[in-house]
This record gives sequence, C-alpha cells and structure tokens, in this order.
Amino acid sequence: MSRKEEILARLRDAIVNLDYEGIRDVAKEAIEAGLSPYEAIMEGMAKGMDIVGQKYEQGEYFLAELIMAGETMKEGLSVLEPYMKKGEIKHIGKVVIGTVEGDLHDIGKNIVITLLTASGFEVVDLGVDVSAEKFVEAVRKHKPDIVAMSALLTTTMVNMEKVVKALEEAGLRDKVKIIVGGAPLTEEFAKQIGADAYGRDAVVGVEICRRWVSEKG
Ligand code: B12
Repeated sequence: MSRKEEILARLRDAIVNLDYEGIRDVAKEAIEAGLSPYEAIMEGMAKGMDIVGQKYEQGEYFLAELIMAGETMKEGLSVLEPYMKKGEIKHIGKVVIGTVEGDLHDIGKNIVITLLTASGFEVVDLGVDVSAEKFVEAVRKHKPDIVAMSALLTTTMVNMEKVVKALEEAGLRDKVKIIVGGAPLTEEFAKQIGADAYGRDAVVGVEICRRWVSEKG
C-alpha cells in the first residue's frame, strides 16, 4: 500500500470508527503528505460514510452513530477546507443551494458547497429543510445563475419538484439552471421533475455548474 493509499484508508476508518478526536490529525497528515483536499474528502472520508450507511442498514449502527459520523465528517472537513480556498477568488457565477423541505441531511450539500467555493462560485447556502417558498424568495433576492438542491430521503426528494414548479409559477424558471443531487436520486428522476441536471457526486455536479457558466460566457 502506498503512503497515499494508507492515509486515505485511515481517513475512511476514522469516519467508520467515529473517531471525532482523531480525524483532525489524519486530515492534517493528508495535507502534509501532499494529498489534495478533494482526494481526502471524496476518496477517504466520503467512502467511510458509505460504510457507515451500510452498517446502519445492517442494524450494526444506529441513529447515534449516524450523528457521530456526521460530526466526525464535519470535523475533518474543517481542517481540509482552508486548503481549498487559497489565492484570490474571482467569482465565476452564483449558486443558491439548500437541502429540501423535510430533510436535515447536509453533509453532501456541504461538500458540494466546499467544491463550488473552491472552484470560484459565490454560494448562498439556505441550509436544511428549505421550503419551495424560501427557494423562490432566495432566487428573487440573490439572482443566482444556478439553483442546487439536495435530498437524501426518498420521502423528501419529491419536494424538489415543488421547487421547480414554484419557480415556474413565479416566472423565474428560465432565469436559472437547476441541478439536483443526493444518494436516492437518478438521472431519470431529475428529468422527470424538470431539473436541468443530476449531479451523481459533488465533483460531477461542480463540473456541470462550471460548464453552464462558461457556456453563458
Ligand atoms: C449521516 C446520516 C444521517 C445524519 C445526517 C447528519 C447531517 N448533518 O447531514 C442524521 C443522523 C441526522 C440522519 C437522520 C436521518 N436519516 Co440518515 N443517513 C445518514 C447517512 C449514514 C450518510 C449520509 C451522508 O452524509 N453521506 C455522505 C455524503 C458525502 O454523501 P451524500 O449525502 O450522498 O452526498 C454526495 C452525493 O449524493 C452528492 N450530492 C448530495 N447532495 C447534492 C446536491 C447537489 C446539487 C449535487 C450536485 C450533488 C449532491 O454529492 C455528495 C458528495 O459526493 C445515510 C446513508 C448513506 N450511505 O447515504 C443515511 C440515510 C440517508 N438516512 C436515512 C434515514 C432513514 C434517516 C432518518 C429518517 C432516520 C430516523 N429514523 O430518524 C433521519 C431523517 C432526518 C431528516 N428529517 O432528514 C436513510 C434514508 C432512506 C431512504 N431511502 O429514504 C439512509 C439512506 C440510511 C439507510 N440506509 O436507511 N441521517
């Protein structure tokens, strides 16, 4: 195993073992060893979160462990984030983002925000449990290029469609591109609800957003 692989495995394990105290040191080590913060997040910590999800499904972990895993992930992100925002940032576009109504999952959304910010986007984070009305209000106020929505529950992904409809009713739909993401979603679902794109993960999502603003010119 190379040094890089070893550190990625330790980042993954820190999440799986809910090592809230230890993850900061591993994250620092990752940076010192020359790993990019992107790799550390996507190929280390996010992989650990997948395993936590499987353990939850298998009845090995419970809600308390899910919460702890989420907190551990945030702790690791707080070490890595400053390394993604180096240098002068000229904004290339504006994104309004939120987790839809009824849904409190924000780890994936926060990774998307981190990568968007690092790519030069100005991001307005509406937080979690965001109603369609709040999305509409934010689009009116901030005039973004892109609206991004996250949902992790099959019971809340349907609320994404409400946002698309509300934007249509407010006459704002053609002013923005809409991208949706989150584990239970599919490309097909995104099309069906009238979104412009589905971001399988944060990296793909940010690539799509970059393409949109560059096409806009
Ligand atoms: C951590 C977690 C929690 C934490 C959330 C902490 C937090 N601050 O977010 C807590 C403990 C609060 C929680 C609560 C619940 N959870 Co939960 N949770 C998870 C878990 C383990 C991990 C989610 C996560 O953070 N993954 C890591 C991130 C990095 O991945 P991600 O979110 O998928 O995001 C990536 C992509 O999807 C994408 N992405 C995400 N959003 C967006 C948006 C855009 C625009 C783009 C481009 C991309 C994108 O990019 C990200 C990075 O690549 C999942 C299991 C799993 N494996 O997904 C269950 C899971 C989502 N939870 C589940 C459930 C059932 C619940 C509860 C209902 C449990 C309960 N009985 O109370 C509650 C619901 C609370 C609520 N109203 O929202 C189920 C959902 C089942 C379903 N089909 O609907 C899951 C799948 C677990 C399971 N297997 O049963 N949960």
